[in-house]
Amino acid sequence: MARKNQTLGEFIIENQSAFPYSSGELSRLINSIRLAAKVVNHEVNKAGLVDIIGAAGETNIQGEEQQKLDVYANEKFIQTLTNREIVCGIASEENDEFITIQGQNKDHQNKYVVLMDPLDGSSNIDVNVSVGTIFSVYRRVTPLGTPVTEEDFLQPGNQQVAAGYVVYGTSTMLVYTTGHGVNGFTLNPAIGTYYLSHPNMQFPDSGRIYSINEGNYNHFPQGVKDYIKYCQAEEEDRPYTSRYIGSLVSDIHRNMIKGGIYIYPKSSKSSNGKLRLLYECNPMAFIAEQAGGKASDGFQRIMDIKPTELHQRIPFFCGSKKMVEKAEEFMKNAP
Ligand code: AHM
Ligand code: MG
Repeated sequence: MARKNQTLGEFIIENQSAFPYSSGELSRLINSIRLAAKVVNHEVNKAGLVDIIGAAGETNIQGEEQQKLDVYANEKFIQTLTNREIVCGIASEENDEFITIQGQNKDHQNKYVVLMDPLDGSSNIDVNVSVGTIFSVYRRVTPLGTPVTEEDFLQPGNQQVAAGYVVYGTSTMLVYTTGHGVNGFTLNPAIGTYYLSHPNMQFPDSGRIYSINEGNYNHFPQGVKDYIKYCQAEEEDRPYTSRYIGSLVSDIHRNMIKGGIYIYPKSSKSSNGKLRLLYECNPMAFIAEQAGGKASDGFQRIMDIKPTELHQRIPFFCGSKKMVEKAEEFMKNAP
């Protein structure tokens, strides 16, 4: 049972039996993410102080400039996960190809693959605004004893066994689910311990916040334009409040606590939107659904989409259930 002031370590041990496969491996995996997140947090907090921010001069597969902290976070998470005998493969938004981990005995006996966005919203680093880490965990589908293949990573989101995010904000929080609700832990930086601060997180059924980059309005599909006008109309409890940080983790985190919807639609400039199905949308969708919210591409459930490629993008509507349903209604009825 969750109780306030429980440390994340205690929570993991006490809830181990509720995990779908209770051999302890998933607990160890969450533990290593917790550890890597602490290391990354330490570095992120120093971003304004030392010469670590700024472009590292490399370009990732999406053609975006990488900043040093992205590279750092990517390396730390990969290192921490690789050094433990749990994970057989890692796919990261920052790497073109997935990584195969054969394990100490080189016999490919580890069961889980991790997919992650090590530092999301990195354009916010230079201006001291919150960024986050997003992760998603699946059991491999290819036989133990063989190297992982792309098939292990291209599973629909409904096969996730765990997902979570870390938000490096005014406080650093780790929020995750193993399919039994969503719990949030806040880091006490003085002693390096996460405490259960947000047990059983729930999206309010409806809310009054809409989060979308309205600068792209002219390029949005008609259904999204109509929904935005609906949010702005002076009727019932509207107009809603517009809040957009441009950092997916922070925008979703706020909306989960206060009630709201996040939308990154397709546009005439980008036919599938911007966000990645595997590293961003699926884990956020799992968390949203576990918290009583909803996630769709505007028409269908995100977690039922069968991925076709590692860096696939998808339109994303996520948040309070009634708000997502309303937005879907506008999408369906748009001319
Ligand atoms: P990133 O993975 O390159 O950081 O991009 C993802 C981020 C999200 O966190 C955020 O919601 C979105 O991009 C903002 O994009 P835009 O500036 O187009 O609104
Ligand atoms: Mg990202």
